[in-house]
Amino acid sequence: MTATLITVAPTGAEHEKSAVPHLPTALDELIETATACAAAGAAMIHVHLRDEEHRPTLDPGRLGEAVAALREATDLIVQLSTGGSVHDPLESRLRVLDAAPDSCSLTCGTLNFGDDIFMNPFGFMSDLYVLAQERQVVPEFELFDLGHIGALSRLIDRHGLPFGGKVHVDFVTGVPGGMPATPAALLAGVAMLPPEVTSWSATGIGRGHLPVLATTLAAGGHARVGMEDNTIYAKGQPVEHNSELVVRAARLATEMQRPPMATTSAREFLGIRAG
Ligand code: KMH
Ligand code: ZN
Repeated sequence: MTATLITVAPTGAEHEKSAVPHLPTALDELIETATACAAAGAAMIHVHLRDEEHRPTLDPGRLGEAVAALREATDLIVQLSTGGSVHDPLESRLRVLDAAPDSCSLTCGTLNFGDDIFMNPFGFMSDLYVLAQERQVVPEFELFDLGHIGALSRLIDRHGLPFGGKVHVDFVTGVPGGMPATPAALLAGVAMLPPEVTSWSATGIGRGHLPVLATTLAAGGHARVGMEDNTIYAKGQPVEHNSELVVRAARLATEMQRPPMATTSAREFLGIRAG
């Protein structure tokens, strides 16, 4: 069995700093978090930025600064979110690639997202896919629902393989409007993956976090953890630092004889361009 690629998603776009004070929203908090999570076993970081008021932002200057600072402080694979927040315009989401990350998220379909709508029309996905190929950025395909798997196949059929020749997908389970965070739903998705997919990871939002993590490790997948998806460590115990979630995932993975994947191996595993 292969080692476990651990991705940390430390911030996201949904939680309010006022409600979750330990959420890393400033650049220095992000860098401190990234450094601790790398030491705990993470190989990739999925990044959403916030502005001075802790609101989600896709400001190109801030994105460039964050990519440079993360590269300076860690050897983590830097994945920028192109999902942003549900309020970000599609053009701003495409411009994320101007910051030249190693990887970018690419969500494979529109879905209800709580009371909002997370817009991912096929034309946008297609433009982002081709732009990532041109810029030599490796996409991670976010699958929030089983129908997104069909859209992924359409993208591959139309445009060929992504840059790097690998196809890595991430099941984001438990969004109200998407697939539930249950072992059954996750395993149904894994069984439907097309042959081009070379690796998959999963995360469970909220309560389904641990069942999804355990199922993922047992079924040969890779793990995404972090406060973007889960701010409660255990009943009555809020997460105080993202590294707590990485430490737990690394411990479980090691017990499962699938220890955390080193960053250098993860770069090759995902087809990330040499730095
Ligand atoms: N914040 C969500 C609307 C991604 O990062 O690409 C989208 C999201 C997915 O988190
Ligand atoms: Zn995200």
